[in-house]
Amino acid sequence: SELGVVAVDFSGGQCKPGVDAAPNALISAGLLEQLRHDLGYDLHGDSDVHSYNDYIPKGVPDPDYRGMKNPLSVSAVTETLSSRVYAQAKEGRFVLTLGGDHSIAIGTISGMAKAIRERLAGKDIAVIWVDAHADINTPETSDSGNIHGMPVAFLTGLAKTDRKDIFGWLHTDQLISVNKLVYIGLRDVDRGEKQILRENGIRAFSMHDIDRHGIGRVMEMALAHIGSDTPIHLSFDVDALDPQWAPSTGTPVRGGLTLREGDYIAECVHETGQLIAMDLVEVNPSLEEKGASETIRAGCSLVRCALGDTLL
Ligand code: DIR
Ligand code: MN
Ligand code: MN
Ligand code: MN
Repeated sequence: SELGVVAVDFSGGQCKPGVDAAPNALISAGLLEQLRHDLGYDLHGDSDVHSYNDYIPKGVPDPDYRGMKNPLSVSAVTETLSSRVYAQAKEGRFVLTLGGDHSIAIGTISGMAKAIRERLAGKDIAVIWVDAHADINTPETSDSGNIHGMPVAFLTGLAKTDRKDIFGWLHTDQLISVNKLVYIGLRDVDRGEKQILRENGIRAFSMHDIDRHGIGRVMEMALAHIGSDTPIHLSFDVDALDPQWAPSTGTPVRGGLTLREGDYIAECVHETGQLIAMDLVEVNPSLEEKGASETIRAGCSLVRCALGDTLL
């Protein structure tokens, strides 16, 4: 079947350089070749990395705005990304996006939401957000100002903007519903974020829930919440995995998923037949040098599982 690959070498949603090198590292490790050769996908889109940094406005300052760092750059890159993802999805392709930091989900999810609404008579998509973090800070609740901690707030409309050039390009047909959002793997959620999750009744499975029920039961509950007739976008932050399996990431948090639990999540979502897109983000090959190849290998494994690789 048809796969649109989008490789986003962007790191401006957080402060550590190097996460922009992940798409090339994943591709050099053979990921796309595995998808083509072992899983039989017909690949479209970026076979090597198309530089998203070209879309950063040149020669204009990009001062903090409402505490957000690099707001013009992140907005411009995600706006372009949104239309590229939309174009792939409109062709009926599964869209695989290799990041980059997690701010890029503002582009990928908005593009998918719009394309699916157009293709399927107004249908909403669901999002499964696998992460140690909830990434649902508004500019006002964020302590860091890093936009990779805010994408879900913009995508759900919980964070509002009055600046066209700072996410004001996001229209309602590109947004998602808080009722169709499910988190898995959370263990480092800011105080303001906990309040947002609670007030909006957002379904979230923390590591505590995984310890209690096991990943098998958690996936049953997560997929039951979404329902069997809703297309699913899987946004996978590699820091959901325990640093033992994915040390090379900007904000590692101990006590995470095993690689098998991560792969299992991806396998289960694939098995539904509802998966329409996946993001793999926050692999940073320049951190923890000796852990980089392991982290890249883990990332490749997650993507293969989501795209239908099986153990037997
Ligand atoms: C923190 C960390 N909640 C923030 N977020 C991270 O900066 O808003 N997300 N690391 O992946
Ligand atoms: Mn084709
Ligand atoms: Mn994240
Ligand atoms: Mn994270």
